Amino acid sequence: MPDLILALDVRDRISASTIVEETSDSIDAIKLGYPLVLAEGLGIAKLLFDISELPLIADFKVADIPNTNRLIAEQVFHAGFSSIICHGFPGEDAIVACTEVAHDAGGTCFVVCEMSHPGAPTFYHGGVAEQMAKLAIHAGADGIIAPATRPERVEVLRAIVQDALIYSPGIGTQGGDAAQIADLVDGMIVGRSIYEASDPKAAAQVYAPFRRR
Ligand code: NUP
Repeated sequence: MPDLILALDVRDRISASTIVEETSDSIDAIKLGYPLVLAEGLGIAKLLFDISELPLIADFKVADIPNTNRLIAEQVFHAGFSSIICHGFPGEDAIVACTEVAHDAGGTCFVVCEMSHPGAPTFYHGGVAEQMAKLAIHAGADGIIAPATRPERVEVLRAIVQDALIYSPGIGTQGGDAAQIADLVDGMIVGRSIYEASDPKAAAQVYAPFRRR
């Protein structure tokens, strides 16, 4: 059964810390991205770690040349994150840059292989995601990001990455169903269905039957 990863895309530290306090017993990791980090700064990572002691995943979908990727990843791990998400399309050397920094810091690196939104198949089709998944594994990444909105695509990518980790966004608000995806992945990423709920703790506990214990 997978971990439950809270995608915390709120835009202020009061909301962020309140939701983390309420849900920390019901989740396994917290994913932070541009909305909260741009609003509050990278220091929000330490604040949330001190409250929850949960692993923090930096979803910056890093997509630059290897040198810039490396510089970004160094900042991420220095700030206290334990994982980073990068894009696959810049190629193997760019993935390797993130992976090397992650591993040097004792952390992990995930590569976006196919996105979850309706527009994603514009470019993610015709074997692109499959190629990225092979590249991610060859580059030494620890896992991939694959869409909970298309479980049949996750199955295809699972066959490629085998025992590597798959974290999957798109559950809840985007239409993905935890019951359909839980057996295929290692992490269920859920954002709005939890952080926009009137009772975030109860909303997180909805996923308890599908969550690793
Ligand atoms: O393909 C992706 N889809 C996706 O939704 C890759 C992602 N990293 N995400 C992120 O997952 C998105 O940026 C957001 O932080 C989270 C999903 O949030 P929600 O749709 O559950 O609110």
